[in-house]
Amino acid sequence: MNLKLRLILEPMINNMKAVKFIHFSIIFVTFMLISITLNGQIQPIKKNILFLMVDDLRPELSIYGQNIISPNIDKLAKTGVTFNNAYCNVPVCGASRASILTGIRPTNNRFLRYNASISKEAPDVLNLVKHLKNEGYITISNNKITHLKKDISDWDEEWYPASKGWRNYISKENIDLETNGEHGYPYEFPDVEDEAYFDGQTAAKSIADLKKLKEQNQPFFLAVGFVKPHLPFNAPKRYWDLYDATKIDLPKNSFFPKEAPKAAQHNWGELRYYKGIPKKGAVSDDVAKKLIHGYYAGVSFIDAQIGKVIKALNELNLRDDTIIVLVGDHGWSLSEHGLWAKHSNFKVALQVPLVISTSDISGNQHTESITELIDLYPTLCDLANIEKPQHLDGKSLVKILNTPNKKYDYSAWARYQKGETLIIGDYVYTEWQQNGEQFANMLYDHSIDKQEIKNVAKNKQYESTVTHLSTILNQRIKAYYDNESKKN
Ligand SMILES: [Ca+2]
Repeated sequence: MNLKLRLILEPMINNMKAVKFIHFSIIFVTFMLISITLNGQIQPIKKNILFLMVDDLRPELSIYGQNIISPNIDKLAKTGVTFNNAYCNVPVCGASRASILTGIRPTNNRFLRYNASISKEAPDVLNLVKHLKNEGYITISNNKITHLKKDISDWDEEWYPASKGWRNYISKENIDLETNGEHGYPYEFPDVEDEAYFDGQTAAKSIADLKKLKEQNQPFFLAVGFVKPHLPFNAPKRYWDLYDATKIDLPKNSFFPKEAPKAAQHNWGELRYYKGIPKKGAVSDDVAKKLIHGYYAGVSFIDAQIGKVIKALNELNLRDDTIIVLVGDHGWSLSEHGLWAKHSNFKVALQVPLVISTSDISGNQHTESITELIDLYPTLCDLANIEKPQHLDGKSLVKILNTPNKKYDYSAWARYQKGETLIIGDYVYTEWQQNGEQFANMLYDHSIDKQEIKNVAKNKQYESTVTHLSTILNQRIKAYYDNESKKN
């Protein structure tokens, strides 16, 4: 309605002499119309949302005490709350993204794999994009937000960079290998501008969008999906050059815990695809360090793109009206537990970085409360001042944002294939189940073993703890599936 009013009044104003005064009046009236509905009720202003989703980003950032050069994310964290214990609900791209965007949990027959589909597996669920659109938001997806293209039909715009292949190789060596039917290397470091890669293009597109959105009279949901540090670890040379290769070490837990069950293993096929990686067995220490170097370069590359987008937001004076969320879709093993990639129930594959920044909260805060990615949907509803749909499985994190120093008694439940993981207090407990029967389990006590080196599930000292955690986990699973079957 306020847009119509402006269309009628603005030509009249242009013909009048007291332009400044009348413009002020129009701005005031428009503001009042946004704030007051026809029945006279005050409507809260709906904030914009800048949703920054980074593919395969584990908490490998300086805000988590890691030796990573990420000045722009550091700066963002100074204006928001950093979640020190945020977990995905399923450690694989498409499934995790489907769960985040629908606000419902993965189950043993939904959101299982990298190519999970919202439109096929949860077609009747009111997804976040549709909900925001119904609430008057302009919705834009730039590059990878859902794993499958056109999986959500509700975007006003779904944009992807022009591409000859998702691996986005630029170096002649990798392009020649792929052209000859071979596989490229899991990294490259050409001396090119940021815009040579998808993520530089995605930042540029998002900045152009912000300039257009600034002129619109609607709140926006701008979802920006960066694809590094996903394999292959391609990044412009200057981001590799930020790190001294001779100072990169392997983690202390780069071996499979001898007490852990076989069910916790996987063959990290995602990495083995690439040239120079053996089909079986471990990679050499030199290759491992090169891969870690590549991951770091990818993180710093992404950090620079995030910096550009937030700088544009600030320069357009949109920051106070915009909620910023920075999140990864799942964790990643950089040789921890002798594994690479996601696809496991170890904490390193489940934990994600999460920063939420909005002008309504105090910045430069960390919270230790345990949170899950299904919490994002209800949190964004609360922060945007819109209703939370009934179907949501997660909880709003607004209480945490308001009192980050208080440790709330929350827990997380994640799953991957047959493994169900409960993260509660200092414990990360996993059970593998077949037809409801447990066939393997593992427990890590983070009060003494943050790196998950020793599985203590069979340790006498932890017998009652395991019984207790198993009871909680299985009660939770049963309650959830009972409730699901009632819905169907
Ligand atoms: Ca991913």
